[in-house]
Amino acid sequence: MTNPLYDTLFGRHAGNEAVFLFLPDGTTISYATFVEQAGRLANALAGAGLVPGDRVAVQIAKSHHALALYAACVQAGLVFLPLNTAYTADEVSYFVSNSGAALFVCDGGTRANLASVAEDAGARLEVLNADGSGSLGDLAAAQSSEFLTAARSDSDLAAMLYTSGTTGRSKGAMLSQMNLLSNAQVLADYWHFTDEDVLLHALPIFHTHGLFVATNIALLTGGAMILLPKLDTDQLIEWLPKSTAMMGVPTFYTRLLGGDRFTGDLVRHMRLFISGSAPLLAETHKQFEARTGHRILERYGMTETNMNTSNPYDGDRRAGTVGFALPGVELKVCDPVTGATLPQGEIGVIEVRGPNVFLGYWQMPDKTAAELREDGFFITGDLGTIDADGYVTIVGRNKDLIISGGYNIYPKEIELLLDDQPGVLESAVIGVPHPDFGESVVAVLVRDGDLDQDLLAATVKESLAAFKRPKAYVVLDALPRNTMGKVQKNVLRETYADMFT
Ligand code: MCA
Ligand code: AMP
Repeated sequence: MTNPLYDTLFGRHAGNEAVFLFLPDGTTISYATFVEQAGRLANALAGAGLVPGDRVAVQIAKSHHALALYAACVQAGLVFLPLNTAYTADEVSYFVSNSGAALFVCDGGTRANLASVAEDAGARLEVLNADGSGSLGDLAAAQSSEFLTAARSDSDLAAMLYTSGTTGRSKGAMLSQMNLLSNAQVLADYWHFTDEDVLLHALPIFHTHGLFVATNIALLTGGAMILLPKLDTDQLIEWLPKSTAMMGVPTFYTRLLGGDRFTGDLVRHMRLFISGSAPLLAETHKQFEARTGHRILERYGMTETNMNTSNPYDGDRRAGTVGFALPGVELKVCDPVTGATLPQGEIGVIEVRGPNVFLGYWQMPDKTAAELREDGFFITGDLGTIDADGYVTIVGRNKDLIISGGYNIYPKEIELLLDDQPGVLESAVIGVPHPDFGESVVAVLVRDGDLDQDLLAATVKESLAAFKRPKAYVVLDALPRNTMGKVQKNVLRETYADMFT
């Protein structure tokens, strides 16, 4: 094979008239049309001077054109770098410049705001809108759908996804062709996906879950996807009868359960419901089973590793656990200090090794060395335990991370911004339970003279994506500290635990 990822996921569908995508307006896109779209875009990208290995940063709305751009990048040997559409220009600026992207693709609506971002980073700027219009769409329309696929090997970089860091600086996780392909193959098999499946897709496509887990599985098996722009429970209710499987973060399931229209009858025909990206409460699992008769299959993954574990398809899907290590993935629970493997049943840091584990962080050898051991085990920072039957349970995190509605938020990034604002002496950002998002962000501030909260909120809005912004502020005289002077976030988390519930 000249390009394993392209050939396996996309190329073999050339001329395949089966439906790949059902769109909300009732129209469909066949595999054949999709592959042709990708070929045109690949020609446009190559025509713009991009060569294999170049990074293409992309911040555009979810659409079949956005998926075709992903396919085009793989076909042309370019490194696809999708960005959360909620990121502000400040945030995007770092990703585009840090990655050294040769091209930055944005929506027409954000072009004016982002032009200087591309210019400062020395990247070419093109527009691709959700309806296919825009400068890149125009370039592609004039091209042939035939493109000579760029030769790539298993270890070549296929995508880069930025994950936030505990120090506040985001790191570009480098994912190879084989990282993505091997995981899609294992998951499709483990979860019994076939070309008969119709996957209900309401996740964003700039993260591992919606892009690599969901989309790559459908492409690999030749099944169809119902591509909804975002989570809207009314739309889910409308499309569930036409689906066989759905993937979502826990908020998908709690929102569905929150309405009376979501009944057992509506989903009796469904084959599979999968949850991941954040802990699914055992309570939600039980309520879901009581309402529908379906047991949600929970799995566990990371941007750096794709999927690591899964509850079984046929066996017992245990609420509160993330199941077994996937075939080909080695998983151990280790002492956080010494790294020694702990006896079965003890709690420690989860480490994983396998073809799913990424190549390292883009241009950050020190950070790579700190988290990826020489023997190939990746230190996840998640705390877990393995029971006598081999089920893995995640009990907490050895990293200061908040997961809100499936999005990761690193407190340090917000604290650095808050500490810099007039009237703020210091801050501590914590995650507390939230009925809709699982966890939500609360900022605890210590005032330094006059604090203008409106001004503070305006600055935060300008700098941070909306999902990261504190949903509540608390002002204290001092932060609680231990005898070593370290801020006791656990005390704050306990004090404000009931804030949203
Ligand atoms: C939106 N808002 C949020 C979140 N999403 N606030 C906190 N946490 C969130 N997750 C804010 C918006 O900024 C807005 O604020 C207000 O809520 C309403 O926005 P809206 O767009 O209407 O929200 P929504 O459509 O209801 O979105 C909630 C959501 C969405 C469906 C939970 O966040 C979502 O699709 N999450 C999935 C994330 C995901 O795919 N994660 C996978 C990462 P304002 O009103 O102030 O403007 S990959 C991963 O984790 C690993 C690999 C794995 O294992 O999968
Ligand atoms: P990300 O950096 O966005 O890839 O998020 C990865 C993190 O999400 C993991 O390190 C876990 O902390 C968390 N995560 C993913 N799936 C699950 C799950 N099923 N249960 C608990 N946490 C999860």
